[in-house]
Amino acid sequence: MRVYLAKNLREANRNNAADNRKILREHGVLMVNMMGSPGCGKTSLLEETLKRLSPRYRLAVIEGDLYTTEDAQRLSPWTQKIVQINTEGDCHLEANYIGHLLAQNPHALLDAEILFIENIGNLICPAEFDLGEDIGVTLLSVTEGNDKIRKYPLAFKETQATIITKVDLLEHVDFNLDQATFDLKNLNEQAVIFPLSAKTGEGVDKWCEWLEHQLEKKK
Ligand SMILES: Nc1nc2c(ncn2[C@@H]2O[C@H](COP(=O)(O)OP(=O)(O)O)[C@@H](O)[C@H]2O)c(=O)[nH]1
Ligand SMILES: [Mg+2]
Repeated sequence: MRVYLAKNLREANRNNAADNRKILREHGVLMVNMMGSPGCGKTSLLEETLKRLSPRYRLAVIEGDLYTTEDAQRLSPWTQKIVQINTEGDCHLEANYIGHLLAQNPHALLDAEILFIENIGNLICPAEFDLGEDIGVTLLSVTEGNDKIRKYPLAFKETQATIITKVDLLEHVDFNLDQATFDLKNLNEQAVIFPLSAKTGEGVDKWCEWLEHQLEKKK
């Protein structure tokens, strides 16, 4: 009988993530890993982000999904550089998947200035796997409730930015932005918080400006 320890597999993931980071640095690509529950608004925000940034930057996307290519199709008006990965049930992406995609699609992915990853819709597992990204982003929609930051702390703790999505619905739900900011800062003092709505566009420019600033810092 062979016994594998999860911590050793995580160690392998860390090494693969470091390899990805090195390749991305060599090519000057800023990789942004977007995480959050199914339906929290990842693809909608990516649509709005690509719409704003694609006239000025070379953008690419790795679109993670269990089975479909629907999200990739939604993003296709804004960039042709989209690589779909279907995990066929796996609940997160791992660094070796990304390493493989970078090696197989260098023209699409390594020629980009910003490479976005839409991770599998899940607020738990993706946060456990560093992909080699420069920036981790956790999205939480106001319809999910304030308690989720406290109940699923890892994603919020491990990522540099938290995006509170669907703020156009604030008046209809019991979500308190001040409480969310307080809980987030408790977990991660450095985290930047962006309340926004992909539907009305409120707050989206601010998020895009921050991304541009991150890109300048990396150059
Ligand atoms: N009211 C409102 N609905 C939104 C917003 N962003 C996304 N949605 C809706 O939420 C649902 C899920 O969005 P989607 O972007 O597919 O989420 P994903 O599963 O995280 O990629 C869709 O019906 C969107 O139209 C928003 O800012 N406001
Ligand atoms: Mg999506």
